[in-house]
Amino acid sequence: MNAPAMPGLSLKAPDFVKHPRLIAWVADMAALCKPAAIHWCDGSQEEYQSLCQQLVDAGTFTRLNPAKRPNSFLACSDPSDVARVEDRTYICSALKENAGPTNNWMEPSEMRATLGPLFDGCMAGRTMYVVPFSMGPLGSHIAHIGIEISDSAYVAVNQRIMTRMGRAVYDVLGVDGAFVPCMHTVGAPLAAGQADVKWPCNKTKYIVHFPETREIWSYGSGYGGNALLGKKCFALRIASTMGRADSQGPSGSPGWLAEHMLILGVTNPQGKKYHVAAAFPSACGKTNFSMLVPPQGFEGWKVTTIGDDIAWIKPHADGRMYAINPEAGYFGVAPGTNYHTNPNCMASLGHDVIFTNVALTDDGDVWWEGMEKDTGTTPDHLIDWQGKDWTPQIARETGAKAAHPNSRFTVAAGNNPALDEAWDDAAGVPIDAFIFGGRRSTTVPLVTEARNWVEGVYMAATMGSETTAAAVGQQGVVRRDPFAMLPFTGYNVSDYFQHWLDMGSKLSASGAKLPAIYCVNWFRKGADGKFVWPGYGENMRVLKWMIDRLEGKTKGQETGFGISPAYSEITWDGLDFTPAQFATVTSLDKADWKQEIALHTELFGQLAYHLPHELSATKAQLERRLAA
Ligand code: SAT
Ligand code: MN
Repeated sequence: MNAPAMPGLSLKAPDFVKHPRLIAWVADMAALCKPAAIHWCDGSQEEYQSLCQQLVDAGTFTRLNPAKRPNSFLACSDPSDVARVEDRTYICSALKENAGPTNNWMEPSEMRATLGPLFDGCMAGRTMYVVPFSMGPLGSHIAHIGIEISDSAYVAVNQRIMTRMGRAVYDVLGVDGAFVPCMHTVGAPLAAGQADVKWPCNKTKYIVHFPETREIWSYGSGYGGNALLGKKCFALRIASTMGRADSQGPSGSPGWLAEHMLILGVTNPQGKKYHVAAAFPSACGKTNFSMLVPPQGFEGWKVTTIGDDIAWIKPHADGRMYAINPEAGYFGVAPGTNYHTNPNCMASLGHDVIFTNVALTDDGDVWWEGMEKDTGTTPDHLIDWQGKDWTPQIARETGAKAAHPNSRFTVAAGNNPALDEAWDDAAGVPIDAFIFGGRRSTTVPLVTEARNWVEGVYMAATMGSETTAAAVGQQGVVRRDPFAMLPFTGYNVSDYFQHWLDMGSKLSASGAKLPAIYCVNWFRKGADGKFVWPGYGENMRVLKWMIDRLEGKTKGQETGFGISPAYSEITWDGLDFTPAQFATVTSLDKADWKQEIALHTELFGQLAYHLPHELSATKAQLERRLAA
């Protein structure tokens, strides 16, 4: 790059940065983006406090009442910038077929030519933050480092919570360690003397990944996964390509997996502990499941959180798959969270939280839809997420939500009372079972075990889900969401299926016992349109059945789809759930499944390029069984 550096801009890196290539990259990016200043983040508490104060002064943050919510803030975004923008998200591999039919693609040099003018001068009048972060425990063999350059202080403070961010990262990097460069701008340069807005962003948005060179370039949004580039961009899209690339080298390594999964530990009353990784689409209750409180009837059982959104999973020399949580905090959905649905989460949110797009109470605290279930009342008056007066009457008349449906909290894992003691263990935890769940009001039963790895991969590959507010677009339509990874696979999704199959066959060839695979659906509805399964803590009953299966204590019964529990195999102590209700959430309807299989066929048609033949063969078997 040869754009002129800004006159008067100091490019000198602090002493704790000793990596010439990194320093040169920052200088290049400064020459391109032309910020007014550069701030090299050290991750200290003082730095965090001072950036938060700066955000308060700028009007981006409102400091919450310290007596109610110490050291916590509310940010309200521009109404045009409230969720991930999947239609603006690109995988720019050299070949289109390597991005596959489920990703937007542009030829890399064409994309660079598009981004160049957008980034040129994009940080004028702003500070450029250099944010060093580790995805995964610092120095873990499973972890990887990223450096995010951003002109958003909101991004810098969120990254301090969501990742291991700060000076220690530079110590791990040394003078020539590998890092993923993550460029981010809100795309709102300021002319001399121009006043800033509370939430700068740009109507034009690009969330771009170059998998071959392992780069991320994000333009125009300050929100969530669009801007906190360690999360979906790095930990899923880039990391998924890295995990597969490792399986393609000469080493014979099976590679590894980057998955949209929570990780939890479950300990039985005898003290035996299992680890489960579970994939659900965004905003389908992963955080709730990862912090589950066992219900009445499960005294002595304990569930602990390793992660709530993303898992990196690597086979170990002992043949088992070990998972780490690459993140260090939770960026969870606020609405619906309360002491009934997730008491551990509520307990996590008492202090040191950044809230985004929830409502502000008259006494300087936060509120969102669902909290009325705890207090029995709805506040008489709030300031909604768009800064407008909100009352229950306004809500009745206009349908206005006080909190945006995709409003979020950002909180450190350390705040979680159910945090697993091994959550930060560099070795990870051994996975006993994978769970895949979509949001389906019909068709898919409460829980089904795959008879083998290939069948499990089939279940995950054909998963469908009703869409949620986590992404911009129509809500509630069923779309296929393979592995809950549709918007997050950094390469051709059929090659991704193959990677899962290959990993299974390599590990079992070496004598390893593979994790069991389960397909679940908490969201079946009855004729009245209401959810039948109570969900939340009651999901423990399903989890226990899975553990009973792992221990060989229950047989289950073969259905056309796989193995499912008999009513008598579920522990019902403390819950009134009749066999008829159970039948409603577990039945396989022939007509529904005929339609469902037709949709699998359609999906496989779209994914025909490189689609593993095992999956078509499994579909043929399934069709035969369901027709029998
Ligand atoms: O990608 S976000 O971090 O904004 C949230 C999600 O979709 O899970
Ligand atoms: Mn997610």
